[in-house]
Order: sequence, then structure tokens, then C-alpha cells
Amino acid sequence: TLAIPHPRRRVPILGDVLGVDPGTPVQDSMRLATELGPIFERKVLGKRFVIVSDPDIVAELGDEARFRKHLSPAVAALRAIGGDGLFTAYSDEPNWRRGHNLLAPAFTQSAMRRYHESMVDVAAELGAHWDRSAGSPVDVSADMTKLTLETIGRTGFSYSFDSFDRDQPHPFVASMVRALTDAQQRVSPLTLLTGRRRRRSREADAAHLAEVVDAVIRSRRDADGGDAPDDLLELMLRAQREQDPNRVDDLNVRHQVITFLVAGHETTSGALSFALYHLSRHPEVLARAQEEVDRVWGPDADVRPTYEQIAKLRYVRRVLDESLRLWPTAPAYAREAVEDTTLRCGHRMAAGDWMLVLIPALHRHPVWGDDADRFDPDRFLPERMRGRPAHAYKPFGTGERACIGRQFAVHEAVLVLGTVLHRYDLRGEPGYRLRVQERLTMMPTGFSLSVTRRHRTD
Ligand code: MNH
Repeated sequence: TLAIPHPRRRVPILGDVLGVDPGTPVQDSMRLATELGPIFERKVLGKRFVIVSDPDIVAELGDEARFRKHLSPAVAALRAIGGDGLFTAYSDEPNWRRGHNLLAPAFTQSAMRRYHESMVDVAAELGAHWDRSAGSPVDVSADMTKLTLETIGRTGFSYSFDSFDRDQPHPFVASMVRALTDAQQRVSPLTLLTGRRRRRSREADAAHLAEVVDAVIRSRRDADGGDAPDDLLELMLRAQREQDPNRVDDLNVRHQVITFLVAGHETTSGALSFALYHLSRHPEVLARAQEEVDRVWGPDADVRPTYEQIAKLRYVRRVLDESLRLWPTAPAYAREAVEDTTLRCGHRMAAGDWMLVLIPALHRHPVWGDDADRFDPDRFLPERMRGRPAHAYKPFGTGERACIGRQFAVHEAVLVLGTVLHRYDLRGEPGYRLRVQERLTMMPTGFSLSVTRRHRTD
């Protein structure tokens, strides 16, 4: 089989650790991809990672007859909180297909109508919150996290975290961020040494998440069953009551609720934050996007956009797509060979061998042109997309294990960007340089915006 390049300075036993920061495995790998090319390997303490960003290889790995989702070591570590919920289930675990069959109908494009009014309500609460900021800059990632957690809580589980009424984020968020960071760092040689304390805090976080979720479920079970809300939780509880063949047991319901609360807000929050970052850096893009929202939604300062008025924001959608190109907030997914196979490029894989698709590197591959690092929403104009390989853009993963929440995320993100653009002028801090925090997902940090109302209401 072909040799795969690896970092030049390799240390015995530890592996490829020189110049590597346990806090930034993705950004380190992005750098390595530019040095070593679209397929390379990293070894860490005997664990081997083959990291790919070539559109042809990614297309091949998407062949569901030969490959399937692999749980990377970090995702496998997340089973401590997600169990056999949709995201962390092995494809051959029975609860994956049951959960998928049961919940997929709640994520079709037409199902988004059901969530639309709640999404508008939460976006309006963000507006009220920002209006109260009275001239002092707002912490973008923190506020986007409040907003997206609130949205998935209310739409999925008819549960409010009261995110905008708190000075401190809901403790669920702190536990979640620690659990995600811990899962990511568990594969790093520099953090394996901290043993028991780490395990204790990991167990405490898992217990806290389960406790919050069990309270959500209990409050539903205790409620008068007469007019139960039509949401994700109800889908699962109803299937139990009606002995649906796809019903899942109580433990799996808990895993699904944790999964959706985490997967349903953390990545969308990052996507919104990166989009706002780029808008603050590109006044011409900001002006065009504002012009579009004003035209489609009209000038009324307190407009409540309709469901149909969201998908009409074509330019705002391109801003989102382009943000997810440069900073796909779920930056990697793993694929394993179902049987022994040889890639078209000559690499042999035995059954079970796996590769990690490094999405931000794929999204900056030369097929995107020699200005691939530049933010340019018009790359997503239909006529410019035609020339590009279909598998060069994978922010939502691939195949049957691709993101179930894609339409949800896009509807929510376009709605929120539209609301923010319609309501405010945005100004970033001139000296800010983008810093990206990694916790399995990607999130800008230290990024604040000054927001001022555009349309006077008084
Ligand atoms: Mn989402 C899977 C990215 C929003 C729920 N999501 C995935 C995968 C990617 C992804 C990539 C595939 C991971 C893998 O192959 O290992 N998701 C995103 C991004 C956003 C996003 C970039 C926002 C932007 N995801 C959402 C939202 C929800 C959600 C919103 C729920 C409301 N995602 C999931 C679930 C899975 C998933 C559940 C696992 C699906 C499965 O394996 O069946």
C-alpha cells in the first residue's frame, strides 16, 4: 500500500506531539494539511489518525456500500453522556435505526413550519436582550448559545432554560462544554496524565446533564396528558404508549434528549457567531444582506417574518453557507471500511480501518480556487457551484448518518441572521483577531459586537 506522509519530527512512543497543542487539534491538523497534503497521518500514543481533505477520497468514503460512520475516539468518549442516542450510536445498534425512524419525520423541511413561531419568539427575545445592552458591546458566542439552547429546548421539548433571564449561563451549558472538551482531550497524550480528578468531574457532569434531562421528562409525564405539545419528546413518549415498533426505552429517551439538546444548539451557535464575525469584517456583504432583508421583510421595525419569508433570504443563506465553508462548526467526521477495500488512489484499507474527514481543510482544497481562504458568499451562486465537485462541501456530514437537524439549523440560522441584520447595525472591535476555541465543535472566542438599532420605533 502507498506510504502516507506524516509530520517530520516524530517522537518515540508519544508520536506526533511536537508543536501540538491539546487545545487545538483541528487547527493544528488544518496547518498540517497545508504542509503534508490532502491525506496524511498523525500518531498519538499508538493511536493512528489518517486525515483526509481530498474531494475524490471524500466522495469515495461517502459510498454507503463500502463505508459507514466510524466513532472517532473523541466521539466514542462522548457516549458517556450520549449513550446510544442518534449521534453517538454505532450504526448497527438497533436503537440507531429506531431513533432515526421515529424522529426523522420531525426534521423534514415541512416540519419546520411547526417550529417557526417559537424560533421567531426566541429571536425577538435576543433583540430585547440586546436593546437592554445600551451601547456596551455584546458577547456574541455567549448570546448565540443562549438563543440556540432556548430554541431547541422550546421547540424540541417545550422546555425553557430561561436563558435570557439569567446573568450566568444555565449550568447545563457549563457541564456540556466541559463534557465536550473532555471528550476531545481524552485522545491527547498531554492530558492523559491527570487521572482521578478528571474522572470525577466527568462523572459529575454526566450526572448533571442526566438530572436536567430527567427533570424535563418528568415534568412532561406529570403534566396532564390531555393536550401534550407536539414535540420530539412527545413523539418518543407516544411511541412507548402505543407500542410502536420503533419505540425506544426510557434510558434511550434520556440519551436522545441529551443528544438533541447538545447537538441541537452548540453547532448552530458557532455557525451564527462565525457568520456575524464575517459580516462585521465585510461591510459590503453586510450592506447587501441588510438590503435583502429590508426588501423581503419590509421596513417595519417590529416585523414578525413568516415561514415563507425565511427561505427568500437567498443572500443571507449564502452568507451562512460561506461561513460554514470556512468554519464548519462540527469540523470532522470519520468513516470506516465495511470490508477490505482499495481506494481509487491506491490506499488499501482492511475492514474496520477508518479515516477522518477534516472538513475545514476539504473546504479550502484547491478546487475552491486560489482564494479559498477569502470570505465570498457568491461562491454559492448556482452558476458558480456547477463547476465544483459535489463532495467538496460537507458541513453536515454524509449519507444516512448525516445531520438530521440540517433544515432546522438552516431555518433557525437564516431567521436569526435576518432578524439581527434587520434590527441592527453591527460594528466589531477594530483590533479583534479571530480566535477559535475547540471543544469537538468550533466557536469564536472573545468576539464582541457593538449593536445599534437601525429603525427608530419611537
Ligand atoms: Mn447536526 C449529525 C453538523 C445542527 C442534530 N451534525 C451531524 C453530523 C454533522 C453535523 C457533521 C455528522 C457527524 C458524523 O458523521 O459523525 N449539525 C451540524 C452542523 C449544524 C448542526 C454544522 C449547525 C450548523 N444537528 C444540528 C441541529 C440538530 C442536530 C440543529 C438537532 C436539532 N446532528 C444532529 C444529530 C446527528 C447530527 C441527532 C446524528 C444523526 C445520526 O447519526 O443519525
